[in-house]
Amino acid sequence: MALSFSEVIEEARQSARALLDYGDHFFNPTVRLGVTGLSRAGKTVFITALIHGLTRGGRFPIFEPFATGRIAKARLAPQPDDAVPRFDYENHVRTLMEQRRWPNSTVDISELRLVIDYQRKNGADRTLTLDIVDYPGEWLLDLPLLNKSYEQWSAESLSLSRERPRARLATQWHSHLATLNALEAEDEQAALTAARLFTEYLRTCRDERFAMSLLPPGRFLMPGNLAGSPALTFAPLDLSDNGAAPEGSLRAMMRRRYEAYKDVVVRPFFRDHFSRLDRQVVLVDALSAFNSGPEALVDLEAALAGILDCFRIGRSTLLSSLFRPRIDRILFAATKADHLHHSSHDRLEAVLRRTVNRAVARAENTGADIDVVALAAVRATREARVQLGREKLPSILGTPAPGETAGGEAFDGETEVATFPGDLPADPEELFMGEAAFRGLSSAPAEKSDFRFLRFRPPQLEREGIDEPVLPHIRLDRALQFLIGDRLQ
Ligand SMILES: Nc1nc2c(ncn2[C@@H]2O[C@H](COP(=O)(O)OP(=O)(O)OP(=O)(O)O)[C@@H](O)[C@H]2O)c(=O)[nH]1
Ligand SMILES: [Mg+2]
Repeated sequence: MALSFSEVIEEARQSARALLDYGDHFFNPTVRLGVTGLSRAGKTVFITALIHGLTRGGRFPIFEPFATGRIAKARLAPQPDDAVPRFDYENHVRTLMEQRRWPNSTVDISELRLVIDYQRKNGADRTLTLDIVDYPGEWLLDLPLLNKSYEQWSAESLSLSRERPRARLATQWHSHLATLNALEAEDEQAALTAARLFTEYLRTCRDERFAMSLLPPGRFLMPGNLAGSPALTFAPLDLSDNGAAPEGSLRAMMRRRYEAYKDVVVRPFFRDHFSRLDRQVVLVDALSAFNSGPEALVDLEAALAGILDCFRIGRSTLLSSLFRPRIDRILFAATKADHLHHSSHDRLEAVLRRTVNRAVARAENTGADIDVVALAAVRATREARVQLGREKLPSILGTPAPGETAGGEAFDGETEVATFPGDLPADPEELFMGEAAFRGLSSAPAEKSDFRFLRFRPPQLEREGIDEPVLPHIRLDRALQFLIGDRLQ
């Protein structure tokens, strides 16, 4: 394959960066851990809890080097990349622990460096640097665009938008689309309207009731400083052929802007961030998908397959092995498991495993170890058995966030209640089988859906002596063991 001049420059730049990283890692062993997940998946809470636990002595019995006392100290240090925002750890901890509120939504990439002093199993003292990079999962789902032409992307987006339940949400955009002629002269107003309606369609798909996951291009929903720029002002066209786009036509304009999106958004992300990661945790809010119903779960499955494809695509399409993604461990974690009674945790994990296994089978040869866990980075609930008629139901106790409602009752954010969110079926297949098997919010009102969870406030913490309280969690230690345990041997 012949390379264009800009691609050669790009390669040279990446090779130089890879060499620099390599030299750095040689003298100073470093793990670059990517933490990603679609918006609201639990990234910020996960990173905050992980750092708090490591630096303040959390309870991590399954994280071997920590539990056996080989980790002497973990401390924050200035991060390596000057152009990336710092992860606002201190503020997030304060919000969580003092105000009992969840941190605000974040939309950008951020980074934090943790230095871990530890003793090897053979007794030698060593240091491991852990760089944690938090980035939106939507950016990851953009990577497959690198290998797609405008025409391919257009056709795929359009056919997805004609499936249920998306078709219903896309009617406005579809009717505008029908008025466009791809071969007519380019028209800024038409492009603006198409992009606006297309974005609105994507936004409705993400709504709590539908909870769709597969919604590229990611920056349409989180534009940041690109809002209003031509690189975000395009949309799919209904193209019946693969023919040329005449100069000056609407089709040529859309195609040019799609390519610009790849150049200014997707490639830099790949080069500067994704290709430099060593380990990856993908946080998945599977419970929100259950909340909505089977279609959301099928969509989530497609998004996870897309994410795994990214790791594979990254490996196979780049030319030099120097700057291929070097990710050798990927953990898929279902977050917010504290919304379920522990008897359902295994089921949650089984659903995620089932969802990922299909994707793994498709994306053969990712070249990485893959594991699955159901966790809660911060456990907001306790468990109880509550008498209901003759039955004692396994329930969870927590303080619902102000404004949450259930059974016609609105909560004030102060009172603790016992709830029963619903059981997950023993056989994960049932969740995927359509409305007959499992009803969610997209097809039934809240009181009739099979699973409905409430948002709880972060837990009330008990102070033990003068020590700062630790944050309770579920299986955060198992995640740590998989992600960095082997680098602390
Ligand atoms: N109960 C419980 N809720 C959680 C947990 N982690 C996250 N949440 C909930 O999920 C919401 C989103 O969590 P964040 O950590 O902000 O998610 P994010 O992925 O950083 O979201 P964006 O920054 O918006 O992309 C929080 O506001 C909480 O309501 C958890 O461990 N337990
Ligand atoms: Mg966040």
